Amino acid sequence: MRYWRISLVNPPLDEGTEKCIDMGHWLPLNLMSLSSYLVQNNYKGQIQILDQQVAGEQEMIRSLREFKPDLVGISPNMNSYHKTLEIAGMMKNAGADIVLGGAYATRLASNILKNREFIDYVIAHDGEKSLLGLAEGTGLEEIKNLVFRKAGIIIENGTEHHHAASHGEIDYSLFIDLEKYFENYRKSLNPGQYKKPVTLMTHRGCVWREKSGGCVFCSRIEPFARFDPAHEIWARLGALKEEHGIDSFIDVGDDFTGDVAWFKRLHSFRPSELKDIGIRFMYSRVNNLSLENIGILKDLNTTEICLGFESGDPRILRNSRKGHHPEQQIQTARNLSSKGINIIAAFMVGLPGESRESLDSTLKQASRILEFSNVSELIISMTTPLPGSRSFEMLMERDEGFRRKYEDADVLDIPEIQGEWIGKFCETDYGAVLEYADRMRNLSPKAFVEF
Ligand code: B12
Ligand code: SF4
Repeated sequence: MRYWRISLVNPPLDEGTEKCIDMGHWLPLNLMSLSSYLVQNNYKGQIQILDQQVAGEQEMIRSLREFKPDLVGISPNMNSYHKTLEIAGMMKNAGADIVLGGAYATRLASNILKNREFIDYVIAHDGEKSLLGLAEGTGLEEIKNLVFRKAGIIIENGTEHHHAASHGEIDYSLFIDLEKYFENYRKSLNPGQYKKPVTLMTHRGCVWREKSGGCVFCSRIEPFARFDPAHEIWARLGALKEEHGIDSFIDVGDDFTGDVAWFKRLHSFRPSELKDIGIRFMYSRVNNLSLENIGILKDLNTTEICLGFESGDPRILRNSRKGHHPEQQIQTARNLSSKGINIIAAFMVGLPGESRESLDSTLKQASRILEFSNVSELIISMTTPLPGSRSFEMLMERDEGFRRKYEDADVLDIPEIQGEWIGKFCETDYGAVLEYADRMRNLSPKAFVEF
């Protein structure tokens, strides 16, 4: 064995970044999936999970020091990379080795190892099998998805994806206190009719991305979509109901209705004793939400769907490779409304070709959408080209200075990237984009800006 004591960390947010309004009750499925896989595959060491949603920064640091890990695994995102570096540096000094994983680290793996001596490895893409290999002492060159240094040279071992979303079953009783998440859920902004939802993974990846290359701003790390078998999902839910008294689930996959055949199978496989289980929340796309499929969602007791509408302007939607038209947004909102399913309507500003006119269409579209009483939140985001997205590539291709700055960088200056993008790919300026984001926020107390 190479490592006997592993701490797995979802780090606190960086100073100055805004807390996402939904935070608090989403289970750390990334870390749970890793730890469950290790345990199920006879890893004999100790594991600890630390999640910022239920542990303050000081508490997290104290727990880390007390646990004395020999390997610390951290999962940064664009809003927690600075804290990741702080924790990594501190724990390296305390004698641990450091591995990063997740969306941010996957895209910037070699840059991270180039720039940060105190980080030993990055595991890109699926982490389960690779972390087990790393912990157990498999030769570094043999571990797929591992990026590491050898005599100062960065080695990328090549990528391997599991065929299904889940790598075995996630154990919800291990290393986390579910009650803390249920409690946060009860205190959350809009808990609705369910009391005990668990976060669940039924699929990973997006069918639209697989087929079309995806939305221009999408930086998801999944090259293809994979769905767990319907009977396994119901068995999983049955066990969670029995062991933890859950009444619903929150699905983290990118598009629940992306594979309609799978979606229908899931519905038809539902055992009668689980007819009361609800779907508290899911992500979906406008395209497959036909009346028939909305009827199925209703029968599955779905209460809320997050939909990326993005823009009210057909030209901008085309430029963004979104694959739908503003009229479909209205039709879908109407159909969901008729079935009493809530919508979280997500819009973006600063999309490719954005002008004052298109921003105006988006503002109007957002207020039309808000007329439907079932819109529970309106989220407005600024387009942020992240590594791995077509938009990031476009910036790299267009702007020599940008390319020089970012081709080896591991730290992203988000406001600067947003500004560069607007300057190069929008037909209006940063001020106008911010102004419209603000005007959209002022449409309703249910509207929030999340940059
Ligand atoms: C659920 C979710 C959330 C939840 C919280 C999740 C959590 N427990 O912390 C909520 C809603 C709170 C949330 C908030 C935010 N999120 Co979020 N979120 C997701 C979502 C939809 C699913 C993640 C998930 O659970 N997947 C299932 C697990 C099993 O897969 P996974 O995370 O990929 O993990 C696997 C591998 O990546 C790897 N791995 C992951 N971590 C690690 C760590 C180690 C050490 C190793 C070895 C491997 C490893 O192994 C895992 C098993 O195979 C993803 C989108 C997506 N489809 O991935 C976005 C995503 C991760 N979020 C993202 C962002 C930006 C945010 C916010 C910053 C948004 C905002 N502006 O506020 C906040 C920040 C929250 C925070 N404190 O850090 C981005 C990250 C992009 C980036 N490059 O940084 C994503 C990818 C969406 C996007 N925009 O593309 N999020
Ligand atoms: S942004 Fe969402 S809908 Fe678009 S390609 Fe990515 S995951 Fe799919």
